[in-house]
Amino acid sequence: MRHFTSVNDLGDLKAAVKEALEIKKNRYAWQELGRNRTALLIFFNNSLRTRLSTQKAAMNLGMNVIVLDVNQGAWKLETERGVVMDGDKSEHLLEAIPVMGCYCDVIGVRSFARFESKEDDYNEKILNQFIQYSGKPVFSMEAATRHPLQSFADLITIEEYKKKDRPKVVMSWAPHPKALPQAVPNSFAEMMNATDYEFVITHPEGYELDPRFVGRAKVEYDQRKALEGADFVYAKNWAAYRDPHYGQIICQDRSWTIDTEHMSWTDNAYFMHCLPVRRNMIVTDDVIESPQSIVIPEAANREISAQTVLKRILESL
Ligand code: AN0
Ligand code: CP
Repeated sequence: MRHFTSVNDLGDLKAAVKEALEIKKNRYAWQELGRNRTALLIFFNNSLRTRLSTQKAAMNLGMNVIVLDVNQGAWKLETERGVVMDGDKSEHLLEAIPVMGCYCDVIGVRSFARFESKEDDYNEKILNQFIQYSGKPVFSMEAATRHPLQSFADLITIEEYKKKDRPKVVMSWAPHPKALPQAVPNSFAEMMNATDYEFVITHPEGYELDPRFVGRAKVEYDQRKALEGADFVYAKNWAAYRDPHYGQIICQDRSWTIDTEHMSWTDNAYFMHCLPVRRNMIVTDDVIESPQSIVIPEAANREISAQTVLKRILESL
C-alpha cells in the first residue's frame, strides 16, 4: 500500500481484519520493520485518539515519530495559489509540504472539511496536495470527506462483538451544537457498504449524505423504525451535505438523542461512537455508561487499525 485515503485502499476486508487481529495479539512482532523509519504526523485540527493511537502504532512498529500541530508553533500557512501574501500567513503550503517530506518516510495528515467550498472539500484539496508534493506515502488521519482509520477500527470492533454473521447496523444522526464534517459518516457508510451486513442510515430530512457514500444503504427517516431490531447503533452528528445548506446545521432536534428508550427499540444493540462525544446531546449518560456501550474498545482498536495501515505502508517502501 502506498497511500491510505479511503477504506478501498485496504483491498480485501476479510484479509485486512484477519491481519489486524493478528497484530492485536502480538503488536510488537514487527519492531524491525520500522527501524530508522520516521512517521511525521501533521495536524491541522485537534485530536486525542488519532494523535495518541497513531503514535503508539508507529512506536509498536519500531518507528520514530514527529508530531506537528500546524496551528500551534508552525508558520501560518497560505493554501491558495496566486495570493499576494501580505497578510498574516508567512509560508505557502507548496513549500511547506515538500519540506515536511524531507524529514520523514511516511506522512499522516489531519485536515477537516473547511465548509468554505464544497468543491475544495470534496476534491480533498489539502490531502491531495500532500500526495502530490511530499514525495512520501501519505495516510489520512481524517481528511475533508473520509476518516478511514476510524471506520477500519469500527469494522474490527463490529467483527469482534457481532453475534450473527450479518448483523443489522444502524447509523443514526444525532444533534450537536456545532457544524461537523461528513467524514466519519461517509467513511463508516463506505465501510459498511463493503460488507454483507444489513446497513441502515437514519437522519432528519435535509441531512442526506453524498449518494456516492450512501451506496446500497437503506435510508429510513423514521428513527424508531430504523432502530428496530438493530444489533449495532452507530451514532454521529454531521452538518448538511446538500446545497444550498452545505456545512450548515438545519435542525437540532433533541428527540434524536440516543437514550435508553431508543436503545429499547433495538435487539439489545451495542452502542458505538467514534468519540469525542457530547453527552446528553448525541447520547445520554445512561446509554454511554451501559454495558452495551463499546466506545472504549472501539477507541482502543484505533491503535490496531493504524498499526495495520502503517505496517502495510512500511512493507511497500
Ligand atoms: C470531528 C468530526 O466530527 O469529524 C472528529 C471526529 C473524530 N469531531 C469534532 O470536531 C467534535
Ligand atoms: N475518533 C477520533 O478520530 O478522535 P480524535 O478526533 O480525538 O482523534
